Amino acid sequence: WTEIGALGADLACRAVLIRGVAQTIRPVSKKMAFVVLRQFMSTVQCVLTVDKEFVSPHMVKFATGLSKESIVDVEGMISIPKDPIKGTTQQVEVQVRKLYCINRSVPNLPINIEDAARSETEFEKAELTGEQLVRVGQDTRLNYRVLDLRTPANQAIFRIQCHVEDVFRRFLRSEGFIGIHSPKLISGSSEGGAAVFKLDYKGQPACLAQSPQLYKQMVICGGFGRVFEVGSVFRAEDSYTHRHLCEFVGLDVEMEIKEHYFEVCDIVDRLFVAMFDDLNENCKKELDAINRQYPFEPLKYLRKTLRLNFQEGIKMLQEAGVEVDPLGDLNTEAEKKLGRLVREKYDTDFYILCRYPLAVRPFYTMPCYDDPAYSNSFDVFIRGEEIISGAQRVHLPELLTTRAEACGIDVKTIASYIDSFRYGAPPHGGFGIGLERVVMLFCALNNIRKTSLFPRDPQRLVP
Ligand code: ATP
Ligand code: AMO
Repeated sequence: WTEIGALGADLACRAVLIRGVAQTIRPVSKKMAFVVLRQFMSTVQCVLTVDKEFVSPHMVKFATGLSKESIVDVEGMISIPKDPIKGTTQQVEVQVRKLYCINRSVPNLPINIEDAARSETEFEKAELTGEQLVRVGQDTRLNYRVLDLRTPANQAIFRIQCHVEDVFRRFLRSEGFIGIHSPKLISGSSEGGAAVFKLDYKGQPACLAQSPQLYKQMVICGGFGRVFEVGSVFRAEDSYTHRHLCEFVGLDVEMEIKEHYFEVCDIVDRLFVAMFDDLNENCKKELDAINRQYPFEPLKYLRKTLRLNFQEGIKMLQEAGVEVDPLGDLNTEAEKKLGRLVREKYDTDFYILCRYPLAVRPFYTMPCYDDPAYSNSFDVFIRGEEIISGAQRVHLPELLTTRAEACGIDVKTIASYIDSFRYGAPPHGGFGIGLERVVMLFCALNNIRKTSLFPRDPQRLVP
């Protein structure tokens, strides 16, 4: 068996056996037909020409009767056409000797893959020439996700997602971090707020974990030093936005710190520079496939990630005429605006904003030693949108109790968490990354549903 993506001029005049999906079927005459087969992000043109030895008119008829998206095996010889082939990724043809249909798809597909793979530029061109092209809407794509996932851009998006997770694990392992799995069935909210999925745990009230927050800290109290987790995170978000899901993949990190929470920022810095370098170096084919359907500017990032203080960010926004509360959170618009200002001033799409006002951070965040109106915390942005929250944590049980009470949390519900800090707890900090957001923003995609295989949002639980 040869992969379609591996079919090239080096195999000219050689026999190959391939399996693919019939993307297009073009009858030319009773004696000739073309079938384009697709596998992953690659396509190749297969040619059936009636001859004495292998291909009968009956076989041509059989091939032209195939329904699109059927699974097909082809045995044939590789040939190099005189003119370049339009519309396939591979620049060789397969002269068919044998063709088998392994599994037939239904004749009327709810989504045509070629329509689903079109870029905005194709639609603009078609408008000028008067050509009628079919647009596939987001809901149709998600309703028939199995078909939608077959487009080259989608094949690429989830390969890149896998790569991001892979670099995350490899980098952290090389820095002495240990992978953990914390419970997802927990007794109460871990991030505060109402966005929790409640459930009945054998008669006890429980909920799905909003983050591994409390448990990753407890593992640090358990003496593990440096930990990470890749796992599902559940948020009962009410509103329908382009960047919130009700279930997403959290990439979480927690570590002891020796002197300053900037040690945590240093990990973010080196992890992401390594990740962006790796994606640019090793995912060229995938990035090209995404670019063909959703063109985007490559991400600009510095060798040493820019760190700005929240107060400096506020000042930049105010100087640009944006009204912001210096001790409040930034809304989505202000975050995006600051992203643009940072890009203009520092030539980067990726930066860390440090020292947030304490009032807008969760109860477990360490206040700044020099000014308790601020906190040892940070958010990280790509193209003006948040991908990470992180902070030094309160490791002193009395302060933790005071902070939880000040944030309106019933401390009885988190007693075992607070108690973990009574037996000698090291200073520590960490951060949480949203995997779908990293991929969405690295590729400048406009909706987080594009980077979730089967997105869960306030309106969607199937497929
Ligand atoms: P986190 O919840 O960890 O902070 P986030 O990206 O959801 O991550 P928030 O701090 O909750 O960010 O919110 C930042 C901004 O995003 C808010 O000020 C608000 O403008 C917008 N936002 C957050 N959640 C929602 C939502 N469910 N619907 C609409 N807008 C939202
Ligand atoms: P936070 O709530 O900011 O922090 O979440 C961390 C990161 O997760 C992503 N994220 C989301 N992605 C998709 N849909 C959502 N509804 C959603 N909500 C958040 C974002 C965000 O930056 N415990 C802290 C992290 C820490 O301090 O270690 C936490 O959960 O990319």
